[in-house]
Amino acid sequence: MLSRITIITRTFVLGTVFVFILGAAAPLTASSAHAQDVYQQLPKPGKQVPLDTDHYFTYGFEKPPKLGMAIMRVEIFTRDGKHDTSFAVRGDADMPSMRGAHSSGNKDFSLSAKGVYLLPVRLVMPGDWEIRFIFVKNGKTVFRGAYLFDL
Ligand SMILES: [Cu+2]
Repeated sequence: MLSRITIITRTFVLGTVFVFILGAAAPLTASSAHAQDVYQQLPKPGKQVPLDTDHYFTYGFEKPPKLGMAIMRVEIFTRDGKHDTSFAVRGDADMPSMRGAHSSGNKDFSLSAKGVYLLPVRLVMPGDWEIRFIFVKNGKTVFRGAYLFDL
């Protein structure tokens, strides 16, 4: 049979371990989630957005979006204004007010013959929407951006 003092000691040790785990885990998960989820708020569609030191991009829907399918376009340019197609672009569409409910997940933009990155996006209900963009070069993420709009 355990003596009273042993039980008290065990409870104390367990409690200390628990508090320690909580204290160590909370900042760790918070910071790693943060590093993955920083999406820069994008300026209006059609504006030039700096991508890295040598490139900028523009983005926007092909036509004003309505319920249903819409095509998001991204064009990447070198500083002298030539199309650059050496990046991979991914996009995710979701509603921030009901996060995850309609998320398409990250999908690859396809590259048109004209060097334009295209992604079909399914807009299933009116309200607030967000398109998240990820730009990858040589396997490394170089830029994350988010476009918020109302439908
Ligand atoms: Cu919704």
